[in-house]
Amino acid sequence: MTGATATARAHPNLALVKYWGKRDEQLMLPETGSLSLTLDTFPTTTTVTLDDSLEADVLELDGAEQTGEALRRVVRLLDLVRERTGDHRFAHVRTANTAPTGAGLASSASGFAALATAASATWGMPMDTPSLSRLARRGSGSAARSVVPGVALWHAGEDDATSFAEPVPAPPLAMVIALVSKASKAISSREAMRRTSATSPFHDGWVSSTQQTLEDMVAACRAGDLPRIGELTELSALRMHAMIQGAEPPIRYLAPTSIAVLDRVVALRDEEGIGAWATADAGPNVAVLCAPEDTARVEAALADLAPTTTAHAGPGARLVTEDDEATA
Ligand code: 2P0
Repeated sequence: MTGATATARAHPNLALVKYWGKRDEQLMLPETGSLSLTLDTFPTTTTVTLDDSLEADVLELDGAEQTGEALRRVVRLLDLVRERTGDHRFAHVRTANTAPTGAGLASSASGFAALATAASATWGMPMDTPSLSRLARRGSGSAARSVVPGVALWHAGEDDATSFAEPVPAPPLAMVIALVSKASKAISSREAMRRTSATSPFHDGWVSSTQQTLEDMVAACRAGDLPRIGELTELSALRMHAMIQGAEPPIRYLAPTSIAVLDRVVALRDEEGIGAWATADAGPNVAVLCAPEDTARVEAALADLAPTTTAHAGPGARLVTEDDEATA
């Protein structure tokens, strides 16, 4: 017999002030706060259905049943919901991603934001946005931010209650993403964060400087100061990559084409006066932050280097009803 069911949808986010490093792996508390833009592209849609006949949770990703670490991470999050509700039934989780396969945009952030939102509704545990952000964080740190629409500030916090994301007012923003490589990561973010914290001599400088970067970024967002938001975005990304490259053995995510895109963005600013600033995550793709009215010029400037896809500020995680689906 099947029981309650709920479907939720969430979008990936791109950090303008990066999260890199945990101070508590159990509670998923980050070493620093971070700030991101939730995108309007590549949503993840997840349906959670309680099923009395199951003796363990079942996870289907794009129609294929999952085992191993992917399943364990989902089970750990559902265990939190079971503990809180006292309802220990297992669930069937079906999740669908829309990001192009292997493009490096399929995100654990959208996945765990959608899962937290669907699971809390399925178990009849309605939650406000900060509570959903805390629950999503336990699945993947950056998922705490995908619960929130637009620009999200994730407070590092000191414990479970104080580590969550909330919206910050910001000017209209766009991201032109250069799809530099489809190769999957040589090392996961989670493992790379551990190695970086343990061995990079630049780690302490990252933690102490990011506090200031974040304060400056929040002020720039509130002031609607796009050039300052852009400068801080590029600063945070390059400092993060410098710290990661200083790990032992070193980890380098940026490829030659990534560097070419970074150079092109500098040229766009210096030679053509276009407000464009680059950022990159744990992979070779480079995202270029700009005003929405400048996206066509940025796309044209990158066209000979890599295929691009463009995103704007998107919605937070939300439940999807059958009516929504019918009109989608
Ligand atoms: C971020 N990244 O702020 C940073 C920048 C990648 C580079 O958050 O271990 O998947 O699940 O908390 O959130 C990617 O790491 O890692 C990430 P876990 P997550 O977006």
